[in-house]
Amino acid sequence: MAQNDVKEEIDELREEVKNYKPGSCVTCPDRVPFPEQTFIGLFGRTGCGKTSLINSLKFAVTGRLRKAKWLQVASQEKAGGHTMYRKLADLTRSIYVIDNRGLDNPDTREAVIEIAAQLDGRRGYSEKVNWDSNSATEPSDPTLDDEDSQSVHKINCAVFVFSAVHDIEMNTTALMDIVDFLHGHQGRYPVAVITHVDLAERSQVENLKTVLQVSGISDVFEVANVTKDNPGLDYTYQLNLLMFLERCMTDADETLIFKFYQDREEKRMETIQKRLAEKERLAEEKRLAEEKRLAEEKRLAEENRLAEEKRLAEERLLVEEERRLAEREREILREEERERRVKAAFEGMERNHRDEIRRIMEGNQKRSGSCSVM
Ligand SMILES: Nc1nc2c(ncn2[C@@H]2O[C@H](COP(=O)(O)OP(=O)(O)OP(=O)(O)O)[C@@H](O)[C@H]2O)c(=O)[nH]1
Ligand SMILES: [Mg+2]
Repeated sequence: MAQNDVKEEIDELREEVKNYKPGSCVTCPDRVPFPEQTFIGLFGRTGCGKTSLINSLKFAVTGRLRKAKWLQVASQEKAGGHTMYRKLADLTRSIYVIDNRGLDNPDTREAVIEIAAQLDGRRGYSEKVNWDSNSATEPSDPTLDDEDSQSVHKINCAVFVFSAVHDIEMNTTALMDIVDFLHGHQGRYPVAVITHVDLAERSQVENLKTVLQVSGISDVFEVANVTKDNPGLDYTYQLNLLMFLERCMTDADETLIFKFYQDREEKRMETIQKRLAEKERLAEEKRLAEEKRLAEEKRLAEENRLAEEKRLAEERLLVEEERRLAEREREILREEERERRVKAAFEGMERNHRDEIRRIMEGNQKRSGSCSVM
């Protein structure tokens, strides 16, 4: 591309970047609540050029950068200039880049936990980034109010920074795992920037690009960062970085839309789960009520059976009593009858006896003449 064309394109893209507002790179049928600012998060090994990349981005966006405004980069001395804490740098009023501590030989699981915490806005800017301890697993604090949660930012676009001279031997399996995780989490594959292209052989850069592509990162941008020794940024790299920002802006917007629908889907699933749980609760309630009703029915039937048994027993007693009474009555009648017969017999006997005596007396009277009958 001719120098003039490059400049023209740089101007055009610079305007686009400066005018960018979250949501302006995409169209969506739904009302997505886009935030005021977009946050680009950098990830990469110690010394790969993350902080220098931010200086280069500032340069690319403004067309120049006074040295006094440079972020401090790592120097040759041990620990000098190494970024230990996450830092926020503004590129425009709407685009911010979050500088990070270098991530070396990461244990994939721990790194993924820390990356997730940063992506989700669960990491502040003053705490030391810890890539190898499980510090990211703490639960989010439900007591955080809106203001607290706004003081940290979610990352809308994740960027991997690789050095063409230092990132030669790469653990591609770990990288693939992280790329897959990012894709699932953000809905987008991460973007990559290769730094130090001024110090590397062309073949090194191409090899690195191939490795990245195989790992799932196809949007790769090259840059020779501004450094102490080389404070300028070639037009080619300015253009590359502006194109990189254009990619980030679209990615950030797409991620926000992805998150919007993901949230909506989560809420929908939550509602479905709640409805299902309520349905199950009602069914259980109904089952218990039915169980109670059947138990009550059984209890009543048992109660009735016992009452009936009691009633029959009482009836049997009554019948038995009546039978006993009737028997007693018959006995009395029999006794009365016997007594009556005995009495009649006695009376008959008495009468006969009296008649006999009278006859005897009458006989005696006839013989003596003055004896009277009693
Ligand atoms: N030649 C050249 N040097 C670079 C480039 N990018 C960074 N450097 C140098 O590499 C060293 C490390 O750069 P930094 O930007 O501090 O790297 P970093 O990733 O921020 O490092 P940490 O904060 O320690 O993780 C510095 O001396 C930079 O000047 C580049 O593209 N080309
Ligand atoms: Mg740094």
